[in-house]
Amino acid sequence: MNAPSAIVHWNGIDDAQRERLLMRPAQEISAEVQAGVGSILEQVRERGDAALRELTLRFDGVEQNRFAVTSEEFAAAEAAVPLELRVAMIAAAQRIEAFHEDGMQRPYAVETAPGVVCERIVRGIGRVGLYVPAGSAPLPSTALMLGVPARLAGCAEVVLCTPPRKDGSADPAVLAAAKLCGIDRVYKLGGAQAIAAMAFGTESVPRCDKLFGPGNAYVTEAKRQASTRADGAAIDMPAGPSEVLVIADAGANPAFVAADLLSQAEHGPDSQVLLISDDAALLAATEREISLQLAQLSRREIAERALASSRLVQVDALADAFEISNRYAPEHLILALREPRAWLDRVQAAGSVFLGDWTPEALGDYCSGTNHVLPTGGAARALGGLSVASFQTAISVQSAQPRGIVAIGPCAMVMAEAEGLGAHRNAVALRLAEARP
Ligand code: HSO
Ligand code: ZN
Repeated sequence: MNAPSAIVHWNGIDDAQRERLLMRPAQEISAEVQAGVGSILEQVRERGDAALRELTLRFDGVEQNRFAVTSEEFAAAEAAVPLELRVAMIAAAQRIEAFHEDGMQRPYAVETAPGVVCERIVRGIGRVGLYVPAGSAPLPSTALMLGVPARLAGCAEVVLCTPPRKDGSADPAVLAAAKLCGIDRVYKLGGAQAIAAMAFGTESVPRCDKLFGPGNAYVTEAKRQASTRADGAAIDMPAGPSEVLVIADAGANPAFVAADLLSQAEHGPDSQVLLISDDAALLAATEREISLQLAQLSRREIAERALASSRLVQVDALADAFEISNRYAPEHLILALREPRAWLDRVQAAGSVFLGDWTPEALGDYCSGTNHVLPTGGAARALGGLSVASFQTAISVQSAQPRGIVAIGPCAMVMAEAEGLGAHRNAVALRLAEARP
């Protein structure tokens, strides 16, 4: 590893040092970014398309009269995508669909008392806005991860924004992936202005109820600000810089482990990768492998910068590794262990778990079927990754028959009395008097 983060012995440091060791690389949003994003939101809210045109020229260097992708553009994009990629995207979409289908919220009904039925009915959120980044690499896989569950949820309208390239076109693979999910309202807009457009609506972009997808610091901050405004939109989760934590034992393959760490490090300089093992030889061998593989990578410089804030940690026992992992709550957790499933019960907080030597994170990123939009920054302590349920709302329904009010009315009256809410008590008492024979 370039400027290797020396191997740290967990059991030899105090709690303050441990706290520091598990700190994420600076994630604080600067006041400048906050104010910049706030002003972009305001401009788009007040001046709509005109502001979008100015901001797209300023930030993407592109002059655009219309943002919507036309059917001719879709056709050209689909023709430009190599057949091999198209086939792979179709296969990935099918597996994502197969897995997500089982995770839908489903309606149910329970008779909670004689004559009282409580139900939950489920609806797809009316209009959802998806953001597919294209920063240092366009991510058509993200279009699938957002588009497939949105379609399964039955959302009436799905809108997608992705940044324009220098020539004013959108990435063809992103467009092809959108089409695969049945999405044809795509706008060539990026950054905070894309989020603002979907949150408030403009002449050309419809206003959305909820916004989804990962993005850079500006996009993430724009989503946060939009979600706090009454005239804004709900959001999925804070999906910030990528993270992976690997727990490996003496039997793990150092080349596999190094490759997994690097695959996350190459996402961005602010990605963070951690390796924890109870075996000194495995740690040292993986460190060597990282430098060997790093030299061959096309995104070596990005990965190198991320590695500067990576951690190699030695523990006395694997149980300690799980304690560390639960405390950190990684977006991705790889268990490069001989009996990974036996350890799964110990996992309390993680976005997505990969069991054993043959399950690299890259499979989950693309095509095993799980979603790759996951909670980062420790949010996995209280949040799960994206699922069809994220695109649904559940509405509760209840109905009581006369014998139902006889059965549970007195219960409500006692509680209303205790809370001093006489009108509540009356609403039940009037009916009870008539319902009782
Ligand atoms: N690992 C990323 C997702 C991704 N990887 C997209 C490749 N393409 C989420 O943390
Ligand atoms: Zn990835």
